[in-house]
Amino acid sequence: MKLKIGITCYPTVGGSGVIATELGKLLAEKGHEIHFISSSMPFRLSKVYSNIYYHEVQVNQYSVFQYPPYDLALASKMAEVAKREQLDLLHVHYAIPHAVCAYLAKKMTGDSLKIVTTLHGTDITVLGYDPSLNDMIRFGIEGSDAVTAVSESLVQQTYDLLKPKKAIQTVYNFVDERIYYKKDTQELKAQYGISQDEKVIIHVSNFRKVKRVQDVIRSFKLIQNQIPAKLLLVGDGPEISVMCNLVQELGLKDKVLFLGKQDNLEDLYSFSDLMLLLSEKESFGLVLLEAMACGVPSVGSKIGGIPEVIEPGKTGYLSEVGDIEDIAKNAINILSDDHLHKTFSNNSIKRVKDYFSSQSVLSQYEELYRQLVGTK
Ligand code: GMT
Repeated sequence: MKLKIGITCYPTVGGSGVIATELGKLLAEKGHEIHFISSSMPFRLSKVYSNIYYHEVQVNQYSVFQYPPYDLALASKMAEVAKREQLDLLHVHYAIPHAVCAYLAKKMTGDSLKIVTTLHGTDITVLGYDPSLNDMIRFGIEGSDAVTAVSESLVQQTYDLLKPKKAIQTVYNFVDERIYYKKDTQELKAQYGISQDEKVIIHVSNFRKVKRVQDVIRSFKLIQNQIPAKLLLVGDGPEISVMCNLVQELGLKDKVLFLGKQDNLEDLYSFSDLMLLLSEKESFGLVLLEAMACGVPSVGSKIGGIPEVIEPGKTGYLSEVGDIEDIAKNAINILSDDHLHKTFSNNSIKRVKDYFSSQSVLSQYEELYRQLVGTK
């Protein structure tokens, strides 16, 4: 059964945009017709696919509007594309505004269009606490034909916070194993001026406050007291200059490399020895999975979906949020024991294959679509 599927995501925002785009590409490879509907071209959609289309949402600026009506423009574009291309369903990533816009588009096109909404986290764990938005988020969820969330933890948080009258199914995130695998990038390590005997610790994020990058830097300070090491900080965001100052203040300038935003993260993971993700909110932590697929063990915070990704004592360890001493102790444990490191590295690769493979996640979404649309 080949379907016509509209996909809407935030095209430039981290993991959710990556998952939406990679899913679209995998579905296209299976022969489905994919229509991305978003404000700009999703950033991973770098080459031409014969059955992937992109429809840009344009918001015209009229002086009568104080704020440009993006949400209405999106809903209207969804309805236009759904009608013209005879879409079977819209799969939207994020409840607001996307699920609500999809609901409007459904009503505008005569109700047969199905809506699948995937919750990624911030829509629930941050916006869900905003009393001016939580009824709207619940409305978006309840107005969808099927709702998925990227971890059990996020499903539970959504029920606890919003109490929607809707079944929410966990469908984990995935990585494309054709891209994320361990390569020999020792040459690149040397080009960064990192010597063979130095361990490499990596953190990748959008440097928002919730990522607690200060904990990464402070625990690195303790780690490098015991083990020769360098820290790669990858990404950019609101906290970046605060973090640059902290690195300076702690006397770590020569040991911390700020790499900014990078493509081809697999090349960096391939010469990294440990991933740190110490967020205070994290519904899944896609970067952990990417690193694991490249054989990198990890230390993460014991919150949100992270404990569903890291298997403590097998692929890495979990520490309480902000417990710098414990984080450093766990990191040193892994980095100072080559045998343990190798075991965790192999286990990480295996865990990704067993629980987060692209083909198994793709099948789960296809099955969900099939249940909604029926056999065509
Ligand atoms: O983490 C972010 O700030 C970006 C955000 C996004 O929209 O991509 O990430 C969320 O979705 C990712 C993909 O499902 C998850 O891996 C992240 O854990 C989640 N972020 C948060 O929950 C804070």
